[in-house]
This record gives sequence, C-alpha cells and structure tokens, in this order.
Amino acid sequence: MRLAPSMVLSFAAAAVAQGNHVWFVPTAAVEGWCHAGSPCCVQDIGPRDVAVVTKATCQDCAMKVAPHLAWNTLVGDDDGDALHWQASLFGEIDAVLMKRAGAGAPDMRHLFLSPKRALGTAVSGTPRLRPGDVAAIVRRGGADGQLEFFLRAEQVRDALGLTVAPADIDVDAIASDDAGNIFLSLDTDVIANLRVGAAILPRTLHDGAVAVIPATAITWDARANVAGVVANSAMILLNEGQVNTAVVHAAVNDHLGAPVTAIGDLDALEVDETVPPALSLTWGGVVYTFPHLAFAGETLTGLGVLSTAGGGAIFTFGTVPCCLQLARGSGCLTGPTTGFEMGVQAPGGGAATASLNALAIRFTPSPYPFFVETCTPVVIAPAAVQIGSKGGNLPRILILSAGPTAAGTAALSAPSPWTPAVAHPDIYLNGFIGTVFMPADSLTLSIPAIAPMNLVFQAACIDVLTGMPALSTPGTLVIR
Ligand SMILES: [Ca+2]
Ligand SMILES: [Ca+2]
Ligand SMILES: [Ca+2]
Repeated sequence: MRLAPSMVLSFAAAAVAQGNHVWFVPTAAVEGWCHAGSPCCVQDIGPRDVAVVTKATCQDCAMKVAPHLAWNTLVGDDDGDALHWQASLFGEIDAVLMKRAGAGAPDMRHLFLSPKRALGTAVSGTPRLRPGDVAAIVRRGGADGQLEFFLRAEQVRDALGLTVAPADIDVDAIASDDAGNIFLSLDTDVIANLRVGAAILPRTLHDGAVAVIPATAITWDARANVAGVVANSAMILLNEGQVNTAVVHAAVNDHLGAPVTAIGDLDALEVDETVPPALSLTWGGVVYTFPHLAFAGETLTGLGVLSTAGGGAIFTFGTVPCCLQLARGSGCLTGPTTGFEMGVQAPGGGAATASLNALAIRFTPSPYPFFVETCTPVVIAPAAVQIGSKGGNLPRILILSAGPTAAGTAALSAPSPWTPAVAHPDIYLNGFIGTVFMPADSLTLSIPAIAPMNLVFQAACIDVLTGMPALSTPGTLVIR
C-alpha cells in the first residue's frame, strides 16, 4: 500500500499537535463541526457515543472515538431478542472514567462507563451492568460482551451509607485522582449516612452535589479496580449550594446567552489538574485535601464546563485559554456557550442545546480515533448500504465477517496480531468473509438477496507514523 507524501506530512503534522484529550458524551445529538455534511452519519455525536476533542487550539473539532455502533458490537445481544442492534443501548452513557493507575491504552476496552439503563443478562450474565455501576465491556476467557467493574452499585451504597437498593442507584458522574480518591455525583436526591464533622450522620445528597470516597477508605484489586470500601466512609465534598456558588462565580452563559446561576443536576466530573489541590474537608480531626474539579451539568447548555478553582471559573482545557462563547477575539467577551469550545455544533449548525453528560480529560496517553459508521444499522436485503469511516488514514480496507445470529451472543473478537495495537485493540475475523478496498471515507456495499445475517465490519489502514496496521472500532450491520 503506497501513500502519497503529502498525505504522510499532513498526518504527521496533525499528530504532533499536543494538548489535553477531552472525552465526552453529550446529553443530546450534536455534530463535530468540521465533519458537518459528511456521509454515513460520521459527524453525529449522540448520548450513546463517546467523542474526543484534543485541545491544542480553540478551533479543534470533536470526533467519535467509541460510537454507539461499536458499543453495540462489543455488548452483543444483551436483551436476548436475537436482534443484534439495540437502538436504546445503555439508555444513555451518563458517566465515563479513564482510570489513573494501570490505565492502559485509551481504547474502548479501557473506557469505563455508567449507563442510564441496565443492560440485559443474556450475554454478560448477572449481576449485569446497572445504572449504579461503572464498568468496561471486555473479552474474558474467550467470551466477548463481558464486564470489568471499576465500581459496583453495592460499593456506592456502602460507602455513602445509602438506604436505597443497589438497583435504584444511578451514578451519573465519576472521576478519580492519582491519590486514589473517587468523586461521584448521583442522578437523584438520596439520604446518605456518611462522614460529617467527627461522626456518621444522615445528610441529603442532592443530585447537584459531589461526594468523595477518600482513598484511605478504598482497597484496590490487581487491575486497579475497587475491591472494597469502608462503610459510611464517604463525605460530601461540595453540596449543591456550594456548586451553585461556583457556577455563579464563573459568570458563564448558556447556549442562548442567558447567565447560568445554578447547576440543576451535576452530570459530569473530572479532576482539574491545571491548579493545585485546594479543596479540603475535616473529619475526626483529620484534614483531607482534594483536587479542584471540572464539572458540567444540565443547565450548562452549549456543553459548558466549569471548574471549582478560584471560587468557580470557566474551565481551561488546554494550553490556549478559550472562552465558552461565540465571539472569540483577543479576550473573553460575553456571549452564548455554543459548543464550539468542545468542537461541536448543533446538528446542521448553530449553538448546541445539549449539555455534557460525561467528561474525562487526559494529556497522555493520546487516543487514536478510528471508527466505522452507518446511518442504517438494520436493513432488509437486497440493499445498498453506505458505510463510512473516519480516523486513521487513507486508503483503508474494510474487513467483513459473519457475526453470530443466536440470541444472547456477541461477536467474537481476538487480540490484534500487531502489538502494540494501534487504535482498536481487537480484530474481528471469526466467520471471515473477505475484504473490500476503501479508497475514500465512504463506500456503498451492495447486499444481494441473501438470508438474514449479521455482517460485522471493521476498517484497517497502515498507520503512517508507526508503519503498523491500525484497526478501527467494529460495527454490525443487521441484514434481515
Ligand atoms: Ca449511571
Ligand atoms: Ca448528579
Ligand atoms: Ca452524567
């Protein structure tokens, strides 16, 4: 496979640009502004997609890194209805976590999420992935669609001293720091029994508040997941009133340009590493110091992100201080928060009405967005199906295989034969059919009048920086 020199140079220049990598999930549909008008829905970013924007300048563009179509393939037929496409998978992704210690490559197998709606048990078995859990979708013991839990709903219940059942807990924001503290926000107001002053006392933990499980109350397993927590060890780091005070101090506007004065439901959390740790709490005579937090919530439309630093401020993502506004001159002028800061716009253009539902920020390691997409994941044969791909570089090939059709199964993956793996770590060759040359970002697959099947597809290219084959995230086309 030969590559034009200009292609090599432009890709190398893009890869050199450094900045913070910001993983996020919007509450509603937005689109990566620089991909607007692309075929095959590659620009669409919805509440079941994880996107990433690398903040080197204020003009960066967001791109899907873990699309709904790929999660669907990793999860399999979780509800056991033999339809290998779940339009409402996860309900929505309402929290993501990129782990600190032992984080591994920033690919889908290391992207921990919390759903809004529980998965079925048909593939992963019990206890399944519930709204109060935080887990990654992994392959284990030769079986795909399995769960690696970072934190379980029972541990959330125990640490916070909640009186509700684990199935009724919904974690909707999570972050952790290098010290091993875990920061959480829940989706509803609950009564918690946790550390206050020098005692364990009942307190209302509002949906706009942030609780912390201190590192000293957590034990870890060999994979840097939570093995156990001390009961009633959590503390309310910021109650909702304190979060609201920070929101007011930040003086941010929403997507319509109206001042935001309260958080409502706090939906997304990350540690703010741009400032020294300075939040503190005292319990039992011991002073606990915690980092400042970046956060977002339902009132911060236009995908606004704030920080608790300095009493409350608009969060600075990268080396260039950007403002959450439409007008970008020499300073931070007042104006609406449009989503441009996050590299997105409303579908078709304009200020995004969505807010952030999940947030994770890392400087290293760098993600490698490379995915396949289609606007029509379920078709009736015969059909002409448009398949799109973004990321990696051109040209690409499309690897086609026949996925399982039985109820409660998931497509079988294998580790990429090329190590260290570039982009997606797994290859889908089970039921291999063949490859199709893909010279551009989209192509049309002509599906003849065949019996129903599940076509698993994945793009591959030669990564020009490493000279290694790179694999995209997979997708499944259900042919009925
Ligand atoms: Ca959740
Ligand atoms: Ca919340
Ligand atoms: Ca959330």
